[in-house]
Amino acid sequence: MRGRFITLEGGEGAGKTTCLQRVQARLAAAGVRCLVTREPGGTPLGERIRGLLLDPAWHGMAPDCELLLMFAARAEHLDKVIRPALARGDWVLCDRFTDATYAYQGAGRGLPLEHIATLETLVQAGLQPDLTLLLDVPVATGLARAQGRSDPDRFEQEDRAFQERVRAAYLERAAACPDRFRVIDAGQPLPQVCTELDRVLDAYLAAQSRALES
Ligand code: T5A
Repeated sequence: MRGRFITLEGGEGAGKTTCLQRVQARLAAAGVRCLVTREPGGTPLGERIRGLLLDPAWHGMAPDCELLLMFAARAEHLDKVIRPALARGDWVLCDRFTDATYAYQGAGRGLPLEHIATLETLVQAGLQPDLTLLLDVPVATGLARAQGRSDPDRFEQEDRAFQERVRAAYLERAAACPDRFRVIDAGQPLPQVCTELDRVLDAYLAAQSRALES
């Protein structure tokens, strides 16, 4: 059986990186062999593309160029890392995936969703995450957390209205696909976020075991 594909999503400063470690530990404790990766990036070539995408020096990059670079990195990532891992039966835990493209390039930049859908079909050929954990946080809270770091990247430099569109798009996608998404209130203090994450993961793991037994 192919492994499970889990993605973490959320706006700036939602706490994905922090929560990724928690999810990884929970899966490991359940005996799941899990590969942790991220987008854009996850391969040597993808990480080079990530450097271009996040570099504030490329402020004003054409939105179509940004979209194509996201999917170029994703094509390499799927080919070299994600599909081989899933085929081996490993689970893949990925920090962002195509929902981020719909949120940032679609809602944020205003690119037509059908263009994104065309590239999604081309690059993913039907592969979708099995479970997406959306860390939802009010924009002001997320930006305050992210601003604690030096040198904001090209996306962190976008204005409040951009970040609000991103958040709304994520919540819309979650509402449209309730079987795949679990929305976590990431505005809470970290211990509560972790408790909620554990509850969601335990329920998912239990459902997977039941599916295997039947
Ligand atoms: N992108 C990506 C697109 O535009 N399209 C795409 O298709 C894809 C895949 C890079 C950028 O690329 C864009 C979106 C992104 O802007 P990224 O590196 O995942 O992607 O971007 P960031 O959101 O910037 O990731 P960060 O690592 O910077 O933020 P996180 O992971 O959300 O936040 P984290 O865990 O680093 O936490 C930030 C701070 O908050 C604290 C942490 O300790 C840390 O200091 N914190 C909390 N504090 C209080 N309470 C909590 N609950 C907290 N949770 C975390």
